Parts: sequence; structure tokens; C-alpha cells
Amino acid sequence: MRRLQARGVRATAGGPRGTLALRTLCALLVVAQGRGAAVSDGTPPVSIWPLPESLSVNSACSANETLSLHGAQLSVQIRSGDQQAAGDYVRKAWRLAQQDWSVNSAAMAMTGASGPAVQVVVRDASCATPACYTTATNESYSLSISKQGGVQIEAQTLIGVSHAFSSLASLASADADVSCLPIQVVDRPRFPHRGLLLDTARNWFSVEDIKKKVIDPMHLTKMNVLKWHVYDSQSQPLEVRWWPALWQPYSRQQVYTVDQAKEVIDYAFHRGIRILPEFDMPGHTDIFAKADPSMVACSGFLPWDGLGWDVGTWCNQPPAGQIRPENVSVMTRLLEEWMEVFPNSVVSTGADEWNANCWAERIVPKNSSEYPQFWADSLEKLKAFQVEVAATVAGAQRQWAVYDESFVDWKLNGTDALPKGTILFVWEYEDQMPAMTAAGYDVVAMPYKHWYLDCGLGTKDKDNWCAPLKDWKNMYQYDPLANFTGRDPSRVLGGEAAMWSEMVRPVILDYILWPRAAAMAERLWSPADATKSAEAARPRLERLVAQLELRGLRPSPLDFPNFKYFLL
Ligand code: CP6
Repeated sequence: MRRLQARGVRATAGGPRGTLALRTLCALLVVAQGRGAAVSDGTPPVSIWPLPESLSVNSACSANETLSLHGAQLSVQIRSGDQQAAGDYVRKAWRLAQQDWSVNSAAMAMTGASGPAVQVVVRDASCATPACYTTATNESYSLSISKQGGVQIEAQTLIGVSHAFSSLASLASADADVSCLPIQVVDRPRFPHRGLLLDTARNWFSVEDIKKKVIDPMHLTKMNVLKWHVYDSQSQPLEVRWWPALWQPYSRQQVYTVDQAKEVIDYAFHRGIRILPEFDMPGHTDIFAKADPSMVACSGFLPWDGLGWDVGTWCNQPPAGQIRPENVSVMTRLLEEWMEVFPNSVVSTGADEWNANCWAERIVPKNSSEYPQFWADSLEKLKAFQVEVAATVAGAQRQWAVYDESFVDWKLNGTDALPKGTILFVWEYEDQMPAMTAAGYDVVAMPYKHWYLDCGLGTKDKDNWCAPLKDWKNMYQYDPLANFTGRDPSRVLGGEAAMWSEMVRPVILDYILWPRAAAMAERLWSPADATKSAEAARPRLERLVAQLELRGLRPSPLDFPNFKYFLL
């Protein structure tokens, strides 16, 4: 134990968010800056990923300072809000949390009716539905665990309760014991948008996989936005009641009914996660041609087979296909149906990788004399399309989101086709985020060089399009505020890891996602000054990997054994 103290003792980070109250608890060891009270193998006996704003554990960690959560008795106090709805939320979130720590059925069977008290206090439960869960939602919570007092949780909102349950599940061992008591956690996120994009078009994932391999680990790592990229050129798996022919799944099994979509939204909400739907348009829509060929321009064109990038392309990924500008009213009608299914306050219509050649159905080389006029005319069509889309989204009282090309490449900044206040998902031009926020747009960082998961654990070869290697350290070290020194960061909502699924089958989904997405999750949740070192974070991330395995997931190892680099 002496060794444990020698390695673990560290003063609290302090700073503007440090908590005075905790400093007075001198019997406790404060764990900060990623250094846990280390046991001989270097693994902290308890830890939470992502690192809380403040965490203190008892350095003694003796066997009788352990609380078993079996048979825990939940009591809920809702200070304001709908008692019934809020109580139901907490009880359902609690049931899900119990499944998290009772990872094997034998442990479940031990659950009796004589366990410790778990007291939950919610100060403001006025939001008890997914529609009102936004970037403005207060996600803070505090959690105290002691042998005498049991588990005490206080949160401003229901979402804070969900995060407290996540921390409790992190602290519980596979036997549902929490050791090193007393434990105190005071916590809140650094950024309000901690997202993960899941593409269900290039490959399909079952509702069960989405719950177990995506939403549950997101909950455990306090990620809070699942951006659901519903369809793309290759498939459209979501039931469309207004236009059934637009339901174009790979097979009759690989579908999401409207009811299943609502089930996912509800499940995610009880895990502290909102579902932000993405209905990509006008590009990435070749699948619409199967319902009606007249919907789509340049359908099926395969640019990678005949044309070089230097000459010009139809799209950035075959098969090409873009909704024809004259069909925008069909798209806005569809958006209206979809927004009834998805209550989230933000809706994305992507608008990435739009291509002027496709609408013209001919390649106009950039160096030709007609190009300037061609580009200007094309852009007018794109603007008109986007004005209709923006009006439809605004008409449903939602905030609109698109990718950053709209700002940088199409230069729609300040036009009705890109109203101020729109969210820009920044995948290509992270260095221009300060210009975007200064112009009045909210931004979510999703730089493909750091937070795109789709190249797998791939390659380090510098000439590979997947370079640089997106290993957990690369993901951990990128910071959305890197270019904001001396600038107002308030419009930087956070970040998002992207699981484009061209190369991901369901059986490797958890391997590709975890723990790399978790590395980003800590970057977005934890205080910046406590997360400077990836090496300091490593033992806690190792522990998270072990936890995910205990829950039946198949996370990848932390470091890719790059034996070929040993040989260099
Ligand atoms: N699909 C859609 C994709 C990508 C985008 N949009 C993508 C582009 C480049 C890379 C990875 C993914 N597959 N609809 C871009 C936002 Cl490197």
C-alpha cells in the first residue's frame, strides 16, 4: 500500500473547475491527471474513463472498504418536473445499468432484496423526452459511494443521472463490488457534443448490434450523440411509409422499421444519448433511382473506372447519383416524414461531396473557358436546393447541420442557403474552424486525419490514402480547440468519430470502434489540462478494454504490433 501511495498521491488539478470541498476530504486520495492509485502491475484498482473533472478514492483500498451492489435498492427524488415520466426514466436507466455490472447470469441470480441504498436526486427533470435533449442540457452529476451511506447521486437533469450510472458501472468490478471506498466524483463534460457517426447504408447492422456494440459502450464512455447516417447510394434500410418503394434494403432481413428506429431512439435516450439523423442530399443518393430513375442525375456512373481525377469526376465514390434539383420538393416531403420519426433538435442533410458535373451529366474541365459560367450556374441550383431544405428543417423547429464543404468549397457563407447558426460538421477543413465560428456557425470537429475510424487500424504508409494511422493515440491527441488560442471557443460544440462502414462487417464492428472511439470520448469529456498525456491515460484505457471484454465485446488491442517498424 505504501508503494500505491507513492505512485498515486497527487494534488488535485485545481483550476477554475477544481472543487474546494474535495480538498478538505484529507482522508481521501485524489486521483487526477490520469494517474490512478497504482497496484503493482501499474493498473489502477478503480478508474473511470473518461477521467472525471474530479475523482477521489481511498488510498487504503482494504477489503472491508468494499460495497456490493447486489440487491441495491433504488430511491428517486425528483425536485421538479413530471414525477411519473422522470421516475420512469431513472428506473429504466437503472435497469440497464444493473445489466452493465451484472455481466454474468450467476451474478444476476445473486441479486436479492437486501442490498445497499442508491439514492438519486434530480433537481430539474423538466426534460424527460429525447426532443428536448440538446447541447444546452446540463449533464453534470455528483456521485458518492461509501459503506455506510451507500450510493448517493445528485444531478441537474436526467441525463446527468445516466452519466452517474455510467461512472458507477465503471467503478464496479465484474462481481459488482465497488472497492477503495469512500469514493467521490464531481463531474461534467468539457464539450456538449461527443458524437459517433454510424453508416448503416454501406453495411447493415442489427438493432441488437447497435444497442450492444455501439450504444452501450458509448454510454460507458459518456459519448452522447449517435449520428445515424441512414442511407447512402448503396442501400436505404429505413421504412418509408409515405413512399414504400424507397425502402431499399439489401435484404428483407436488413431493415429498420419505423418502430425499430423509435426503439433505438428510446434506448439511446435512456443511456444518455441522442440520435441525430443524417439524410444525405443531394449527393450520395443513387439508391433513390431504384424507386424512381427520374429522381437522380448521373445515376450509376462509375468515375473510378474511366475518368481520372485530373480530368474531372461525377462523384467521390461510385456509384454516382444526385437528386435532381427539380426534385427537391420530394426530398423536403420525405424530410417532414423523417423528422416525425426522429425528434432530435438537430437534423443533418450532409450535402457533402456535391458535384456540378453530375447535374449537368457531362464533365466540364476546370481549365475550359466555359467553366466559370458553368460553375456559377451550378452553384445557383445548389443554393436553390439548399434554401428549400433549410426552410423545411427550420419549419420543424430544428437546427440544420451540413458538412463543411458548404462553407469552404461552395462558399455559401452568409447566404440563405447556409443560414447563420447552422452546424458545420468539419471533416475536411479543421484549420478553418475559427473562420467558421467567427462567421456565426456552430462547428463539430470530425477531422478525417484523426477521427475517421473507417481505415481500421490500417497502415502507416504515408502514401496510403488512410494515412496517418488512426490509432488510439492519434485519436486521443487531437484537440478541437487546437486552433482557438486567443479566440472565442463557444461555438465549438465538440467532436465526432466517424464509422463509415464500407469496410466494416457486423462481426468486426466492436473491434473497429473500440477502444479508439473511447480515446476521443475522453478528449471531449475530460478537462484539457488533465488529458495532455496519452501515456498517462494508457493504464486506464487498458482497464476500459478489459471492461468491454467482460461485457462480451471484442475491442481491439491498444497498440498495433507494428513488427515491420521494428525491422526498419
Ligand atoms: N460517405 C459519405 C463517405 C464519406 C463522406 N460522406 C467519406 C469520405 C472520405 C473519407 C471517408 C468517408 N464514405 N456520405 C464524406 C463526409 Cl476518407
